Amino acid sequence: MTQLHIEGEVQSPKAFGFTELRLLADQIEDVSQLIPGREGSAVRLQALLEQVRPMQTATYITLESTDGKFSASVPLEAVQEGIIAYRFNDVALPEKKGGPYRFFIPNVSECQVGEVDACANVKFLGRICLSHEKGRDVRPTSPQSHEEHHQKPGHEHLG
Ligand SMILES: Nc1nc2c(c(=O)[nH]1)N[C@H]1C(S)=C(S)[C@@H](COP(=O)(O)O)O[C@H]1N2
Ligand SMILES: [Mo]
Repeated sequence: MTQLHIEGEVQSPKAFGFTELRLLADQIEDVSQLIPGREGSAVRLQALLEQVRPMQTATYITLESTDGKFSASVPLEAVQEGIIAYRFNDVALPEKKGGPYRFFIPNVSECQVGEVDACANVKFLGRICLSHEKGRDVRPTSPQSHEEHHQKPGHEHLG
């Protein structure tokens, strides 16, 4: 079963599966209450970070898809409120919703507005890496490359 790995500049790297996430405190039962239009249940990024314990040097968080094709790296400070959707009707979040693990930043601005934007809502999340320097970031940087990005199969804008 796919797991979500958290590593890099942390005291104790860990991998989380559905069961481990289900046991975390402070579950968000209905993501739509936090992010209109989005479905499922989630855990807070903070709950995961509490378990892996980031080092003081960790200032960036890199969110990478399981297939390694997509990656976004943003200041850790800016995604304190980040959540990971992983459950829908009490089973694993389906792939068509970006599952089994999908990152969401509440109240985030649209694509390409500043360093933290909706493009950093990484689907099929497989690895979270904390670091001092900014990590790999393949988010499209121009309106044109963004348009092309969403033209690829499976990357239609869903909202
Ligand atoms: N794994 C993965 N996650 C991704 C992308 C992607 O291509 N692959 N595209 C990003 C971009 S550019 C945007 S705008 C949002 C779109 O999410 P949505 O389709 O749920 O609206 O997903 C982000 N997460
Ligand atoms: Mo985007």
